Amino acid sequence: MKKALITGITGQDGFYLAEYLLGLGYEVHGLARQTGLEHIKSNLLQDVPPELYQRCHLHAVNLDNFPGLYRLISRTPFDECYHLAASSFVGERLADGYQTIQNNIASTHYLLAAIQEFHPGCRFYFAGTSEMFGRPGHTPQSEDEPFMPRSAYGISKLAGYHLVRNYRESHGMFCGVGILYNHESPRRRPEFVTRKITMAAARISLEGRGKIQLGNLEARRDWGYAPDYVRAMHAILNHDKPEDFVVATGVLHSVADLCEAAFSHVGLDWKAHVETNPAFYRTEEGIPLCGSAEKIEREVGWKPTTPFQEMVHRMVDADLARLSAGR
Ligand code: F7E
Repeated sequence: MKKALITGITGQDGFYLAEYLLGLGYEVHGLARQTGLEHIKSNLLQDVPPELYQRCHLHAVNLDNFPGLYRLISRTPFDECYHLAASSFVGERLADGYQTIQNNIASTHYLLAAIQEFHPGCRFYFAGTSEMFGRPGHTPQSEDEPFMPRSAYGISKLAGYHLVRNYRESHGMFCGVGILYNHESPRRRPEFVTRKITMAAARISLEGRGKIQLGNLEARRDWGYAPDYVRAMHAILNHDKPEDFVVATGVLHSVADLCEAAFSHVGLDWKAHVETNPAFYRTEEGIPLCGSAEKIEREVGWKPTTPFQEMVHRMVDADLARLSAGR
C-alpha cells in the first residue's frame, strides 16, 4: 500500500486529495495545525465529514516546527508527499506579507530537506500557482511564460518553486510542480470571491432580501473545479518524469459572470443585489491569468471535466443546503 503525506490536509485541496488517494487505496497521512485537528474533533470545520479524517493518519505538526517535521518524516517511509499548505490570500498588501513570504518559503525548504535526508525516493508535489506569472506578457500562459509575481503570496510561491527545482536538479529528487489556476468548490473558504458570491446568493434567496459588496466586477479569472485539480496533482507525481505543468481550463470568466451564474440559479437578478466597494479592489489587474493546459493533456491525459456554470451551481446548492440545515 502506497503511503502519502499531505500538508494542509484540512484545506479545500487537502480534503479532496485525501478523498481521492483513499479511493485509490493509499494510506493517507496529513499534517495540520493543532487548531485544525481540534476543529475536526469538535466537528467545527464547515461541511467537512469527520469520517474522511478518521480514515487518515493525522499529525499535529506545524510546518515551522522543524524538529517535529524531521521526526515525523524520519519515522514513515512516504512514497509521495503533496505540499499544499501555504498562506494563500493574493489580496494581502505586499507590506503586510512578511509572514506569508517567510512561512511559505521556510516550510517548503524544511520539507524538502527532511525528505532528501530520510527518503530521497519519495516523490514531492509542489503546489505552484498562476500567481507566479503575476503580470504575464500574453495570454494564455504555458509553462514557458516568464515569472513576474506581483503579490507576497506569488513571490513566496516562486521562491518555493526554485527551491523545488534545485532539489530536482542538484539532488535528483522526483519533484513535480503543478502551476494551478483558480480552482473552487463548496469547500472554498469564504474570503475567495467564488464562495463569497455563492454564499450570498444562497443567503439572499432564503431571506428574500440582502446585498453583497464586491470589488472589480470586470476582473477575469480562469476558474476550474477543485476535485478535477487534485487528480492533476496525482497524475503529475505518477508521470514518468518530474516536470512542471500548467493546470487550467483555458476559459476566462468575469466576476460579473460569476454573479450571473450564481444569482440566476436561485431565480434572482444579481444587479439588484450587488454593490461595489473600492476596499475590495486589487491594485492592478492587467492581462488576465488564463492557462494553457495543452502540456498536461498531451503528456498525462488530464482534462477538466466540470464546466464553470455547473461548478457555480453546485456551490450555490451546497450553500443552500447548509443554510437550510441551520449551519
Ligand atoms: O479573487 C476579484 C479579485 O480572491 C479572484 C487563490 O487560490 O487563485 C486564488 O487567488 C478575482 C480577483 O482569488 C472581490 O480582484 C472582485 O481578480 O477569489 P480571489 P485569487 O486572488 O485569484 C490563485 C490561483 C491562488 O493561487 C490563490 O491562492 O476576484 N474580486 N471582488 C474579488 N476577490 C475577492 N477575494 N473579494 C471580492 O470582493
